[in-house]
This record gives sequence, structure tokens and C-alpha cells, in this order.
Amino acid sequence: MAELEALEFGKSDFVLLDEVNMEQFMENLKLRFEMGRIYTFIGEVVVSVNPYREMDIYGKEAISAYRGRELYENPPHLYAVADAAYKAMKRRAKDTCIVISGESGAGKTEASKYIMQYIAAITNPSQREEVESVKNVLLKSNCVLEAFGNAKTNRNDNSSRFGKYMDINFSFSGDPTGGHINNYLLEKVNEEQVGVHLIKRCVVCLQANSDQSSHRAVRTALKVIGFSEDEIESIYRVLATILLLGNIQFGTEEEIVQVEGDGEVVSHIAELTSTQPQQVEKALLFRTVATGGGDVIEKGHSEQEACFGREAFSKALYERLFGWIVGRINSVIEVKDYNPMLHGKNTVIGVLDIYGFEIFDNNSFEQFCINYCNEKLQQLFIELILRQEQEEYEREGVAWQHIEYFNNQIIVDLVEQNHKGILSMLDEACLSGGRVTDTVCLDSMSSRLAQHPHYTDRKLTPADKTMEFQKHFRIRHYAGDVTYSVEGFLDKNKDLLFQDFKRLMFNSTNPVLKDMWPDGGLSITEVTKRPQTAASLFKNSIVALVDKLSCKEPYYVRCVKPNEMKSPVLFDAARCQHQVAYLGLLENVRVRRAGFAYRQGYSRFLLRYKMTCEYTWPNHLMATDREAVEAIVTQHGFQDDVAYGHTKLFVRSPRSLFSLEQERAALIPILVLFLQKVWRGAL
Ligand code: AD9
Ligand code: MG
Repeated sequence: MAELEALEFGKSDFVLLDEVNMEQFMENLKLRFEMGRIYTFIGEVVVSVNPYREMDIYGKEAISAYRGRELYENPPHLYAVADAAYKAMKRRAKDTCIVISGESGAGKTEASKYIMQYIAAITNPSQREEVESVKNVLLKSNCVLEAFGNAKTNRNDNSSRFGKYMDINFSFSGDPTGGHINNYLLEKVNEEQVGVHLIKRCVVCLQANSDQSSHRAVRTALKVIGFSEDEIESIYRVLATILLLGNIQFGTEEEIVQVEGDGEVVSHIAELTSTQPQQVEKALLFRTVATGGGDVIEKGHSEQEACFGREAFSKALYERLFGWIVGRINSVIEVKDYNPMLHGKNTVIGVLDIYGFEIFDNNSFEQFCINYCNEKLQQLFIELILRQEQEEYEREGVAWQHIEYFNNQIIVDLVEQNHKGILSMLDEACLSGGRVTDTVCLDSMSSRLAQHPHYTDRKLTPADKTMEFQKHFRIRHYAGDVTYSVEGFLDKNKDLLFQDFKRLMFNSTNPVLKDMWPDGGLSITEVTKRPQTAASLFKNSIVALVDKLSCKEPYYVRCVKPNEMKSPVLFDAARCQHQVAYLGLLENVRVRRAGFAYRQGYSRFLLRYKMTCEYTWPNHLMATDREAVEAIVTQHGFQDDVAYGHTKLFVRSPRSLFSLEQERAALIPILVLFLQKVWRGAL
């Protein structure tokens, strides 16, 4: 099967290329895409090219073809990776994770859904009701999160504007028992004008009322998960409020800032949020501040401040709503009453669907955070795949050619190092009060980072004609150069929301809305403590994510977007090559090829395969297990395909092992028969 694949549709594993270079890699990727083979292995990593058309490869037959099989027995597929992660988790009681990366529109979210569907399909064969209901909630949560967290962008009609990491918990018997979702940096606005985008999304959500089928799907999903009618209604109330806030205009009369119009919009907002119209109006026009003498006064906004406040309030309403929905789903799916003594070890498969590297025409704070996140994930990839491989060969004394790869730690440090990194500098600027503007902050950053090989700006390299703007800095990321505009960086980092809005919502008589704003109950003196900045919150969440991933056995899906036109037939070689380069796929192949697909300790290897060799069955008489393993390998004729380490056998190609496995499988029934006869005394 695999050989046939290789002949007709290019190489099903990049490891099998005649030579590892970009040209051959791209040729193979293109050929396979054109032949409708969208998946290709690099060892255990699956490279996926978005087909932009429906493929008939995810049905029941496909699921049963991959179920319980070894990775190399079938053509490359997401199901192969999902099954490998599941098997490792079940057989070896290991926590595993599947990291799906790639740029916007490359197919990450679709891949994560197929993986979850596969896991749902292969578990709970006895259809136990409580497991089915857990599975149902896990699957339905996707629909809800997409409805509220995705948006149409110019890159993807259904773009996730948040990163998602989902842990699925499994019982000892391998059935899902629950899960947990973490979301990362929900993008409240994107390249489009501030606010417009958000409102558009709300319109889409509300229009869902007329678009019966998708609206019903979201409603059903919410109900299946366990949202009450009150909760569902409250969700729609928040969306309507955000929409109405867009209609609020301010005007100044005799130096007094006012809400324009006859107060109808304000009353409507009050009704939707179960608050008082006067309170809504007050929150829009005034802020409460504590004076140095300990008094509390109300200070009127300027028109500009009022507009800023309104925008911040809309964004916060949306962010809190989304956070609350995720929290609510988590409360339903979290594993309850788990008793390890009773239920055995609880293991986990994590699925990460997170925004890939972003290089836009105009890159702002959001892109900076997203690209920092990708640097961290690349670091983890290097850590886990490249370095661990190399170190193990060195430890085992196996001859090994050192692979040169770019270690991006230097860029990670540039961004996150305490006191010296860009994030610290941003926070410093935010803490030093209103005087520091974006440009002042940029100047300070540039003078401190002037010597850094991965940082530059217009002043530092005036000869660079591609950097014409003064308010920009550039980072040389592992994936390429990105120029960021500092405009708005400080405001976005402060993510300031006047406490008056929080108090307004906390005082809502709708308990669901009140629940979204627990910090609205703080007194004014408690509030003066500085809240954490957006960047440090994000950094902490990404550091926690990397910690979570690094203690799991990782599996990778690397998604490539074939073209910008969403075309099923166009393979834009230059665009693809760029992605292959920054995903580090070529290095991945080199390490894999220089390396060995399979490794096993001598005694465990022996235990499994000793029956396939006359010198080792039932027991060997050699001095060491290693010699016995050598006997097995030689008898099966793949001595040129292995290396002997101090404690382990390393096998280069999975096929050598495949034949050994087949022989073992054929021998087992014969041995069982033999042993039965021995027991019965027939022999
Ligand atoms: V973003 O970073 O969230 O903007 P993703 O998640 O990488 O992005 P997504 O999975 O949403 O991309 O895929 C984009 C579109 O490509 C989908 O809406 C589908 O129309 C299309 N797609 C992706 N993968 C497949 C597939 N395996 N089969 C068919 C696909 N179509
Ligand atoms: Mg997505």
C-alpha cells in the first residue's frame, strides 16, 4: 500500500526524498497536492495542505482503516496522528498533545475538528450514556466557540480570532471523561477600523435570527452543553448591547459633554443590561476618581475620553462574554468526582489550535503578541524534537552527524526577558503615567536595543529604504522580518476600562450579567492597585501553555496554505516555500533522516520479538541482551538499517520493524496452540 502510494503520488514521507533540499521538498509537496494527496508525513509529523474543497477521506471507512493501526501502515492522514497520540496515551498511560500550527487559513481549525471527531468515533464502543454525553458536549463546544470567537477576515472566511487549547481527559479504559478549554488573546479588533469589525460580528450573530439553520445550530449547541434559557437570552442581550453602543454619539454643549439624541438608545441599553438609564448615562460621561486627600470625586469626560470609554466598554463586554462562555463550558465538562484509586490513572490528550505567524501590511500589538507566541512554540518544537533527538543519540553513543539549526531563543529573549525585553519595556512605559507616548516608548526601546541583531528601526538603519516610517520597529523573527507600528501599543497594553463600567454591570439585576463582572464590586481604593497589562497577562498564559505542552508527548500537524485565492487547484510555489521555510520543515526532515524512526531498550525489544528467532526463543544463551537483539536483527536481514546504542536499539526505517511485527503476529496463534498442548501434557 505504502509503496504503491510512493510510486503514484510522490513520496508519502519526506524522509524518503532522494536528497533533502528545498527543491525536492517543494516538488513533492506540489505533486501530492495536485494529485489530491493533501497529507504527507515527516516521520510522525503530518504536513497538511489546505485542499479548499471537500475531500472524501474522512468517512467511516477511513476511520476504521486507521483505528489501532501503526503510523506507517496507512497513507498519511490526520487520523494516523490522532491514533498515534491516542495509542501512546492508552498503551503507555502517557499524556500526549497534538500541536496544530500554520498561518491564517491554512486549515488548523478544520484539522482540529477532524481530530476530535476521530477520537470521538473510536472511543466508547459500548456506547455508555455518560461517556456519550461528555463526547457530545466536547464536540458541540466547537460550534459555540466558533460562533462567538470567529470572524470573516480577508484571509479566512471563518477565521478563529482566539487561540484554543483543549485538554480531553480519558479514563483508564480510554474513554473521554471530560475536558478543559483555555483560550488565548481573543482579538477584539483586527486590521479593520476599531469597533466596526466587532459590531459587524454582532450583526452577524443577531442576523442568525433570520438565518434559521445556523442560528438553530448554535442554540441547540448551547442547550446540549447545558446553558439555561436565561443564560442564552443573556448572551443575546450582551450582543445587542454591544451593537447599540455603536449608535451612541457624544456632543458638547456649553462645554458640557452629553449623549446625543433623546435618550432612547441609553434606555434601551439599560433595559438590555438590567441597569438604570441614569447609571448608564453616568458611566458613559463620568469617571470616579480618588483624590490625593482620600476623597472620591466624579470627573466629567472630554468628548474624546467618552468615545474611548465607549469603545473600551464594547470590547470589554465582548471579551467578558466570551470568557464567561468558555468558563461555563468548562464547568460542564470538567472531570468531577475523580478518584484515582477507583478509576485508575487519568490521562490527557491536548489539542492546540493556535494562530500561526502573521505578517500583514500593517502589524500592530496583536500581531506582536501572536508572533511572540509562535516564537515560543517554535522554541518548544526545537526543544522537543530537535534537541532531544540529538541528545539521545549522543547519550547512547550512536554515531551521529550534528544538525545545524537556528535556535530562536535569542528572539524569545528579545521579547520576554525580564527588564531587558520588549514586553518589560512596554510595561514600564505603561506604568510611568500619561506622559509616555508610543513614540517616546519606541525611542527608549530603540536606544536600549540598538545592538540587538534581531531588532531595528528607522533611526538605527536609516539606509533601509523599506522602512520609511518613523513610528515602526522591526523584528527579525525566525519566520521572517516583521515591521510593527507602535501606534496604539501602549493603549492596547494598558487595556484600560473605566471602573465605572465595571460597577455598572456588577449592579445589574440580571444575575448572569453580574456574574461576568465580579471585579465591579471592588471599592475605589482597591481599584487604584494597577491591573496587569494585556502583554503580561498574555505572556503568563503562553508560558503556562508551554509548560503544559512540554510535559506531554507531542505530535505535530503543520498546515500549509496553498494560495491566497482559496482555490482548490492553485499551488502558489513561492507562498508555500515561504511557509515550509518558517515552519522549519526541511530541518525537521534532516533531523528525522539523520535519525532513527524507532528505538527501544534491548530487554523490551527482546521480550517482544524473541519468538521470531531460533537463537532467542524461548531464552537466549548469549552474554547480553544486546547480543541477542543483534541475532534477531541479523536473522531478519536488516542489520544495515540499525545502530546499537548503549542501552537501546535504533532502527532507521519503520519498514524493517513492520516485517518483524507481521512475523510476530503470525507466530502468536501457533505459539498459543503449542503452549496449550504443553499444558495439557500432550507434548
Ligand atoms: V485562522 O488562523 O483560524 O484564520 P485556520 O484555522 O488555519 O485559519 P481553517 O481551518 O478555518 O483555517 O480553514 C480555512 C478554510 O479552508 C475552511 O473554512 C475550509 O473552507 C477550508 N479547509 C481547511 N481545511 C480543509 C479540509 N481538510 N478540507 C476541506 C478545508 N476544506
Ligand atoms: Mg482557525
